[in-house]
Amino acid sequence: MSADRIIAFVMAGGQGSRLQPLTSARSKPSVPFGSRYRIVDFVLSNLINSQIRTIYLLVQYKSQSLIEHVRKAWTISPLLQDQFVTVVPPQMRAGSSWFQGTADAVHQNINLLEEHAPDLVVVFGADHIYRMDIRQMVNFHREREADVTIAALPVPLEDAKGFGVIVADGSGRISAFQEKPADPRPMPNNPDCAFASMGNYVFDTKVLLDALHDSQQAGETDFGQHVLPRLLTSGKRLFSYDFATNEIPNIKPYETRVYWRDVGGIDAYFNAHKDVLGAEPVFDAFNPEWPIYSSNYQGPVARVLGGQVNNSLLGAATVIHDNTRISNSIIRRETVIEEDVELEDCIIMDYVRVCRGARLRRVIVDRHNIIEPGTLIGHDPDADRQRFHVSPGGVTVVPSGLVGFFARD
Ligand code: ADQ
Repeated sequence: MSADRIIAFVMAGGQGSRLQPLTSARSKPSVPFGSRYRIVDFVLSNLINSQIRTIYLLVQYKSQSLIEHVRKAWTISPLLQDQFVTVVPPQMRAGSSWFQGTADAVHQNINLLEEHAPDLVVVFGADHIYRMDIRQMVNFHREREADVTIAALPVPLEDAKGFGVIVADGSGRISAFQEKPADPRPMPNNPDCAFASMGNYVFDTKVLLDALHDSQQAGETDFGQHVLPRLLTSGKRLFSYDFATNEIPNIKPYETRVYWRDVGGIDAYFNAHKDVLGAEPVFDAFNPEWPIYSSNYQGPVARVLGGQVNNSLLGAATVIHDNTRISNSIIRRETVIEEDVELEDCIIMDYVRVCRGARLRRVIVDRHNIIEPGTLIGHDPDADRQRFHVSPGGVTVVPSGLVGFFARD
């Protein structure tokens, strides 16, 4: 374990506009994922499991749901007084505006850096599904004597416009960085891909303090757009930590490969759920050596009264009635699936009642909904578009509470 004193800022204030309508009432880090998690749980678990225990979660956009989740899932144990996740809303400490961007959010909390005086600061996004031993990235940073290290990995060229794109040499030293370029540069030895930033950074504290100061003076607010390019131009040592090749999945026997998914849009979000299904899931939340922590929900296990359930995950206190046919689906907690319901490739969130005879295919049903008896969703995209949101990839999303409000009593 590194002897460095480290504090973490988790950037959890983004709007997640491409995840609409799942983000109409909550920020992206608070969107449910898998059978029982929220997206934010992955980065927080990675930090805690990596022994980084001083964590400030910077929230902004529609943050009530996120704050409530963090209170329930991440409250301090009295036994672990040195371990805490503190939610920091914008407080206008450094001026009269809310967080104007990721760098501005950290700048507005610069007092925390001064109070803790850590050796290193990790600034991580809260938008991804992954397992990462951050100590490996910190060691890489130290070995290279880097000023800043950016976690990165190859992504298909057609997706790269949505990322910060890096050019680096064999040692990882970065020579160019462009935030969301219109024409992403292919990797020399992998021309179908670009080398994309994961939005996770390790900074030497002094380098970060100076950079935030300079950016603030220049009216700049964002790490990707402003701070990183400015540091590069000023000759600082920026390195890329290639997560795909450097990260050793040292959490065997449960983990044999590295996993990272951007779930920024509905289709990516939906497809990432396929990775948690199957006999040998590409991403298995089960790993006692590297648990993904989440809410401490105390309800009973799911109850299956009959029907046929194939390749699916069932959340706590969920009831599946007789004569149902459920395949390749994720059903979260306190949900009731009535008789004669057919679910194929669906994500049914918490507190949903799917009434008898409904047939759903490639549908995401957000929390607190009642799907009326006999409803067909996902079988006729034009009909679905009249009532719901349909993604470019043809996934229908029923927004939270749209069809009725259900809470199991
Ligand atoms: P984006 O994800 O598009 O790109 P951004 O919208 O700034 O960048 O979000 C980064 C993180 O900061 C997210 O976790 C988001 O929730 C949070 N955030 C955004 N605005 C915030 C604010 N005002 N206050 C607090 N938190 C905020 C970034 C990088 C790219 C990189 C991708 C990887 O800029 O270079 O490739 O992440 O997904």
